[in-house]
Amino acid sequence: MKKIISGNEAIALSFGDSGGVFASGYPGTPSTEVLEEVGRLGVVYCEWAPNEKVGLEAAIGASIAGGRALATMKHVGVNVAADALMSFTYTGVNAGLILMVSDDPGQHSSQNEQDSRNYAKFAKVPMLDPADSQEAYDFVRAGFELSELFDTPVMLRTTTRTAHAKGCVEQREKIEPQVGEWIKDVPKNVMLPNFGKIKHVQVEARLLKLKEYAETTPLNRVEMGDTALGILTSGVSYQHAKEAYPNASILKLGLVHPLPEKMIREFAGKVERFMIVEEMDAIFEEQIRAMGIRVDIGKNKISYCLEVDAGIIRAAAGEVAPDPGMAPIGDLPQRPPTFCPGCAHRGLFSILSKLKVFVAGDIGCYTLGALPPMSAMHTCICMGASISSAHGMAKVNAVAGRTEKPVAVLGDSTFFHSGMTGLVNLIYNDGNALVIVMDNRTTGMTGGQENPGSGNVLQGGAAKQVDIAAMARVMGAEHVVEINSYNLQEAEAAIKKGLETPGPYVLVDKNPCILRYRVKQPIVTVDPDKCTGCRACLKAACVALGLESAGDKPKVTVNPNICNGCGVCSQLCKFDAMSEAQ
Ligand SMILES: Cc1ncc(C[n+]2csc(CCOP(=O)(O)OP(=O)(O)O)c2C)c(N)n1
Repeated sequence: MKKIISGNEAIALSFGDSGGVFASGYPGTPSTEVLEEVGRLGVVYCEWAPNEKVGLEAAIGASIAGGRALATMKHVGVNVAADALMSFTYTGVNAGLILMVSDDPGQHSSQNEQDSRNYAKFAKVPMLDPADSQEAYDFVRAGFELSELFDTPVMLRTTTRTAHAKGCVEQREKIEPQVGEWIKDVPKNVMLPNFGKIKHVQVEARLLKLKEYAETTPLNRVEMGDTALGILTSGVSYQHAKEAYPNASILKLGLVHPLPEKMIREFAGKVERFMIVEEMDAIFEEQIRAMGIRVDIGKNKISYCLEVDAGIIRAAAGEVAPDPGMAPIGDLPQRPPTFCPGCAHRGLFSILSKLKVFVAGDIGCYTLGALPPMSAMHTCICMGASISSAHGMAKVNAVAGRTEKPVAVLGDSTFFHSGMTGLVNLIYNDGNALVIVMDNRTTGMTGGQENPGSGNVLQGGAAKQVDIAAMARVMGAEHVVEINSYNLQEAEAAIKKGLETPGPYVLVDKNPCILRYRVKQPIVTVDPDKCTGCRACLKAACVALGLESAGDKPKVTVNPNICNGCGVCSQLCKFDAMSEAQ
């Protein structure tokens, strides 16, 4: 049967069709839909983990117990899971295991642009890089076979385009899940130094065998055409290369680690100009140059940053002048992204902005608090960094004699992901920070996934709800207060108390995500006779608010189709001009 589906959907479908037994992961664009789709298809057990390391470790356990397993994450998630990966590459698998990672060249929705192919090289594991949905489907099956044949975890890498673009997929014959034996094998699975040393030798031998395999596998193929230009490429870059030069000779890699040296040497020898088209790092190019193979066009012409397209490839090959990009359209007003109408984060950040405190931030919808007009988040490094970095700031402030107490802001999903260890550190090391956990009962930024505090599991059904305030108390926090940041006055008083009280102070705002839970409150209306046009309410940065010319001063309007009635704007109004309609 043929279907038109995205790369992410194809991976999920193939997991079910390829004898998959267990899947886990942590959301992150552009990978999130893989696990969501496994859940929707309902043929294989799957779950959200609190972070990527836990997800991979659970998948490792599933593999050891004899079930084909999948762990999914975005590129930065591999940093979190790397500790498990770097030793699991030594132990190898029992049943096949695929670590599916999605890269985000162009940083459409990520904090950096790292290239996961580095991890395949680092961990000495094979990596597959599909170019379309059909390959995404086929490479899952091939990945399990490779994993079991070579006793290794396999990385399957997509990028935003292969993850999200739709293409035609032909389903293969279904392989029923077969759970193998659960064997106690200490030398294989216990990485004590003596066993690890033996395993390292085996990993190097495995890599040599994989190199031989790379030379003959149909995952890599040569499409010989015009020999004036030969392009080595993989993944979505293959599609761009075909578009730019449909008649050129192409060496398309499906297995991007390890590289087929003989195949590449032979191909490069047959073409007049040898070009490498790869997004982000010079992973292929550095290795190929180290093989002593001449590279005519590569990173000397194609940037390490952003995505590649057909125009960039043509310009790199010298056929056309580089695209100057879009001409500036003129002085248009900036429209930065902002919180959804009704989002509880809005109230909190309008208070933090007013108090002008230093906010160590984290990653989630609340990161938008860094943008104008709030401008009330001052750092955002990686998930879980808020509390720990606020702690470091406070220690240095103490040395400098500065009295300002830093504030750490993070969400519920981020708290469970890696924020809670920061809180333990803050309490253990006699820290001094105000911690505000914005518990909206969902992993909002990635589309509203379940997490240990949301009360549900991925495949539906109720789950134990882990209570953040109770956890903070158990960890030893002496001041833990639940707040409601829709009430600006009350929340501000709680924040001020937290700032004045020395030591760790934890505030938990429990207001459900407006987008996910669709909480609708009476909308706000404006009395034009009372509105002075002072614009104080616009500090709420709500897209429901507008200005309408009326006389000499424009007055504020509220779009009733967008307003969610949170009341933050009306609390900012000093003239009692806004009220919630009943
Ligand atoms: C290591 C890592 N994994 C995943 C992501 C993707 N990601 C960004 S924000 C976020 C979730 C934030 O949820 P939460 O902390 O509950 O805040 P909310 O968006 O709901 O306000 C995720 C999963 C990431 N940036 N880094």
